[in-house]
Amino acid sequence: MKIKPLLAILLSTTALASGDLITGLTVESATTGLNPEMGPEKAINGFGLDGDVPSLTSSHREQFSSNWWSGWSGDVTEWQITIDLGANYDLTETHIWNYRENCCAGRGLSSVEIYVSPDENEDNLVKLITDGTGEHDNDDGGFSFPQAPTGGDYLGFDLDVSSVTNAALLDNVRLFRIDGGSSLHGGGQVHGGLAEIQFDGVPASVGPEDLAFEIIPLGDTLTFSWAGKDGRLYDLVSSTNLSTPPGEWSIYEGNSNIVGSILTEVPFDGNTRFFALIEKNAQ
Ligand SMILES: [Ca+2]
Repeated sequence: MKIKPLLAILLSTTALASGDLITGLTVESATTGLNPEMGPEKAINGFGLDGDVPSLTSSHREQFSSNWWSGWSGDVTEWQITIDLGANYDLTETHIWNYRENCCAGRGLSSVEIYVSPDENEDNLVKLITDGTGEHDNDDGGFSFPQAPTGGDYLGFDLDVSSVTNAALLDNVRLFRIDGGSSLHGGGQVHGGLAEIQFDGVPASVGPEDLAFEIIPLGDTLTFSWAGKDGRLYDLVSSTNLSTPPGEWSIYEGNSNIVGSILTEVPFDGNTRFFALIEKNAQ
């Protein structure tokens, strides 16, 4: 049986117009809240949004305990929240609701720095640098968050990252940190807080090595295995020659969406054949 050479080709996907709400956020680390009712999880678990579930589009209410807040004891002079997305994502939207309490919307964040990391190691966080032309840029290469309104609905805002000079970092994000900065409260250097932050994205693309595409012959059948990613589809294609690009090859198995996919006992005629795996956006 001749099955050579074996190819694992990852074709680039088309531009992504939008993704899905990223679920399963956890707090990697954060400045402790004023009290247990205002812990950092209140900024990521949807509490305060419609139905108290994560969303990108609903209003956030003014209940004090629906916010994360660092407190105002004076002991806390810097604060941060670092969120673990649970997997690597190409972020298409970061939606933020600033601190909201009917007495005190001024406790929200003002000037902040944002860092991202492609893995779970906080030592690998890299600062996003803005050039001052974005809607939410401050004049120091960071960001400035608008204050939440008191009364009425508050739908939050999409963070404008169009002016980020190292935007490629947003294509592969695992950790997302909002760091330090100032409070809107009295020119504040003593506390900060956030009502909610949610993300829209698609699973980050992977390289051919990470896909671990394998072809295992057994008798007159083949077994294919690869490490499929949630949110992506895969076409297994084949050709008897290399004269046409894999995108035009015949499909052995199309639109596989199995994570960690394995196809077994695919009949094989024993002739030389080339295989490729094409990764596609699931949408
Ligand atoms: Ca909340």
